[in-house]
Amino acid sequence: MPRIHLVNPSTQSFGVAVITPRWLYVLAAATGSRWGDPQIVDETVEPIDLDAISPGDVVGIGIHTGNALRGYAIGRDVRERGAWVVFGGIHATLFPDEPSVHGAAHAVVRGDGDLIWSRVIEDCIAGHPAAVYEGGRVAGEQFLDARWDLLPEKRYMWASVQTVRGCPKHCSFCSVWRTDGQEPRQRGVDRVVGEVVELRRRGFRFIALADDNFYPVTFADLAQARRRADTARLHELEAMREERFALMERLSKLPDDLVFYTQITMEAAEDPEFLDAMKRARILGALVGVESVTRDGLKDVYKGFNLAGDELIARLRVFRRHGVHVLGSFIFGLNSDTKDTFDATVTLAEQADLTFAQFVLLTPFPGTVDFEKWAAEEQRRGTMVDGVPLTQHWLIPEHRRPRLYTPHPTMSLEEIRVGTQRAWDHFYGWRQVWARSRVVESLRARVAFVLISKLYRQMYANTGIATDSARVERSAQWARWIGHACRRLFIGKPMPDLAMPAPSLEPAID
Ligand code: B12
Ligand code: SF4
Repeated sequence: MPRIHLVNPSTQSFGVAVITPRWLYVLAAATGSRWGDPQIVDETVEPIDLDAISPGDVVGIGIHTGNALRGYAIGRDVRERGAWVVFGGIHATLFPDEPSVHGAAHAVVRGDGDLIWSRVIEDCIAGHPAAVYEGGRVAGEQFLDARWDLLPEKRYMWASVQTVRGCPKHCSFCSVWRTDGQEPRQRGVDRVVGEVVELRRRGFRFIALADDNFYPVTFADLAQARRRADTARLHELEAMREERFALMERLSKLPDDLVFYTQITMEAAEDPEFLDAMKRARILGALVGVESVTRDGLKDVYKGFNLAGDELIARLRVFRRHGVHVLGSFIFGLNSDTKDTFDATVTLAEQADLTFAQFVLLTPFPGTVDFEKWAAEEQRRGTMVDGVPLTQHWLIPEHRRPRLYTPHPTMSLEEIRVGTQRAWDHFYGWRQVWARSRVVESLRARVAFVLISKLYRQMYANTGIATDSARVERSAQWARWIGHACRRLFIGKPMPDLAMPAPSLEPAID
């Protein structure tokens, strides 16, 4: 009988990984039972074993822009072994023609794989797959629960559960609102809580909510619907908001050693009731896209709903006051950035009581407004690297790929790269991390905090920003070592008898 394989490509394997790539376990559920359990390969943990692929097997490869090139190499290798090759994921959705040219694909799935994957398998095994399948945007209630029973033991620190897909905003560097849509699709409370219960039964205490934006309805959205006397929309928004509270209320009834982390806009700080509900639900950390500390920078990225300067500091502090730790995400390389931006940003991150921070280089990801503008100009310039046009930067081998793409009006690209490295080095210096570790109480917890901060820095800073390959390899080694040391800190005692908490009879929100 042919077997089904699901592969998450990566050029770096760490032996352990921080977060489970959720798509692998959702597609495993979508595979159904007819072909047996799929073989799951996450190359961030260990590389694929090509000998496990036989002629007639079906191999599903999920790609985002950063790992598309590695995905294509795998596609070619497994096709050579006689397997059916199918690509999916955000990058394949944006460029459905590319996987057949570069990755030897038989088929590509655009959009969500939940409902369509089983048909793709059937078609491959019957010998006539279509070139492109439209998976569409599956409704919230149709999202499949992940097959956590297939999770390998002791490999991941955090599991990932999705509660909402889509985001109403339209930031210029982000493709989510275009691919996942601007209408949030929320999963039902029972489904989300059911998965969390299953994960806690298995010993997972740390769960990342793989959401685009956990606060999909703002006060401004409600006010706008009221102003327009759009009752239907108002009820829709209120129902969505109420469901968020109902979810958090149910999560708050789960064992108190659970910790959740999500992604949210800073608008959530307008609503202390929401933040308090997050705290009760133990959603203790959130990635907040701060992006820039200046008004001009926010204009550059179409993020006018964010604040700048002192107002920004005050707003970010609100999260911490309500018990939610912020991982602030900043972008460097914006047109309005100057040589002073790097230090000013780190200073602000410290003043705003951020527990973690990431400093990313402006990257024109396909599907974004930034990409369209940049690609049009870049096409005129016609830059090539190793025979690949820069407008297809993801096809350039990783070690040859530029770290920055957009020419800057006042700084050289090297100045931006060095400034960004300096920001990481400063924010994650031993003294600074030790001082921040005061957010937890026991010595053991402080040591864990330090290790996790260092792990985060090694995995996401040096391997992404450094141009020197020795530094990249040293960082990867460090990350492997810290990853193994840290993993134990995340594991809880399994609770096989944990029951689903009952829904409350009271409304979750007044
Ligand atoms: C959670 C998350 C993370 C987490 C966890 C990553 C992980 N290990 O899973 C963290 C915080 C670590 C992270 C990091 C990064 N992320 Co991220 N992340 C997300 C987020 C919010 C959700 C992903 C998720 O789990 N969704 C739930 C699953 C079920 O959905 P899915 O992956 O889309 O899969 C569905 C379909 O795409 C399809 N599908 C997927 N694969 C396949 C394969 C086959 C064969 C088929 C048939 C179908 C199929 O079916 C699935 C089920 O419907 C997405 C946003 C988004 N909407 O996708 C960004 C997103 C994927 N991330 C993005 C980026 C840029 C990054 C970083 C590069 C950020 C940075 N600068 O450091 C890093 C890269 C890390 C890495 N090397 O992988 C971008 C990618 C853009 C692009 N064009 O590639 C996204 C889209 C966000 C954005 N703002 O644009 N990320
Ligand atoms: S960056 Fe965040 S807030 Fe902006 S569109 Fe993307 S998901 Fe939404």
